[in-house]
Amino acid sequence: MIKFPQGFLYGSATSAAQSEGAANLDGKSENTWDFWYKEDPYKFHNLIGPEKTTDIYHNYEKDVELLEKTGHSVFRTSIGWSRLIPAMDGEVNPKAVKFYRDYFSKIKEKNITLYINLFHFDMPMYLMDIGGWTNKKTVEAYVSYAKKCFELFDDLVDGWFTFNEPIVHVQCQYMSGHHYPAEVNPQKAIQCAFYTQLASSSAIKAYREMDGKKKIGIILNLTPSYPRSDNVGDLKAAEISELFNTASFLDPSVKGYYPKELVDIIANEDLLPEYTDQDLQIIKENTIDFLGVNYYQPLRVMENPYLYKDNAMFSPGKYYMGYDMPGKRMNPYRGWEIYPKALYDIAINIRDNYGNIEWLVTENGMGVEDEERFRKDGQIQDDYRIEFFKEHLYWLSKAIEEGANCKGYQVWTFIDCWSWLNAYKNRYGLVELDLKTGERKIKKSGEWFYELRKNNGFEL
Ligand code: BGP
Repeated sequence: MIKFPQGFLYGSATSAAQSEGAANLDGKSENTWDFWYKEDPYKFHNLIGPEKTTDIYHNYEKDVELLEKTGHSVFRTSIGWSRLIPAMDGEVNPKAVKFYRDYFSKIKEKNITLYINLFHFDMPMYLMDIGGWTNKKTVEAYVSYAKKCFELFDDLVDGWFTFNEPIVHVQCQYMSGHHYPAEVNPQKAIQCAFYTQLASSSAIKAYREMDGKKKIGIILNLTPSYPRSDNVGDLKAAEISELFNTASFLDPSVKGYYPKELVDIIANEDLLPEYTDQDLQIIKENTIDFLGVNYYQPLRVMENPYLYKDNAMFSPGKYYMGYDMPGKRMNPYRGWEIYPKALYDIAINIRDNYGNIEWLVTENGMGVEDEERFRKDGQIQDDYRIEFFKEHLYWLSKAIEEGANCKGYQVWTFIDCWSWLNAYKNRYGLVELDLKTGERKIKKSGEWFYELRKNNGFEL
């Protein structure tokens, strides 16, 4: 039997844009996803856009019952910025306030710990039009928005997160083309990363100035970089990959400053962002209380053996390359490696190098295509998902036994939800969503999760 400490939290996470639906209703304005879908629907799997998604907006009363039935003691979602504040004038949308207050109150009535995240990849279009995170005005707008959220909802919230996986919107907007505006522009990527960090630290500052009493933190996707071999080039590649992919947000968020090695690389590339001493002071003085960790897959890296042309565009790929390790275990639907031990390595890294700060797993899960083929007696028998959870929980429990300060485990996700570009291709939920009827049905993993929480552990 694998057991967890008393009070350990069990639950799931979702985000506003992926679960609420009602994208064009009740005063909400467009975010980048609504806009992009309108402009280029072919980017989206089966041409399904964000306007409807799981439709929690119209179903939250019943959905909260399902949180209980699947054993949740903690839940995380986000606030849709363009729903709460639909225009540049900063006016609050009263219908959004009513929705969020009702939804959150229902969750609290069930005695479920509620964590609210302020930004999950869904930039209001009116701010994207002025350059999004590459423009400092967006940082100011974000701080006003964050303050409004603290004023309006703090009494219902048990903990705040400023951002979800900020490195993802940096890479996807300005390096890889997966998020709007899908530009390839390293200078903008670095400015976007810096202003995102400044926004996070500034929101924390604002919360403390308002005398906020709840915990406030950031959610990072920590993807340990494993070197191909022990050769010096591969080890160096893994070190630099860690700087870009982990330390870039973890260090300023937890320690209050950027690693010197990372700053040196960026300076050498002549790509330092615009910043002021006051910005750095804000980052220094406003570190997080607790950390959310999303974990799906590790990174495997090797040295880049090729020479870069003198005038080649900057890419972290200059310093390390992805390594396609033979025999790695894959989730073929998402194309991500499955490596549960990384969760243990993450926990030990936080314990030993980040002051053993309080943290919890805020996302971990397995997206599977065509789950219909696993239906038996009317229910999706997703044993693969249960195995996936068990293996990750095993390594997590081992780390906790060795002193890791992890307080909970949230899976991705509650009810099957819409995914950025992949739409409903891969299903992640504890609860099945029938796309045609909107009906919800608890999967086998949802029942297993209920038992997990009840027993505060599971039989290996
Ligand atoms: C995380 C995001 C989530 C979610 C999840 C699954 O990176 O925080 O929003 O989408 O990944 O990924 P995907 O939906 O791309 O399969």
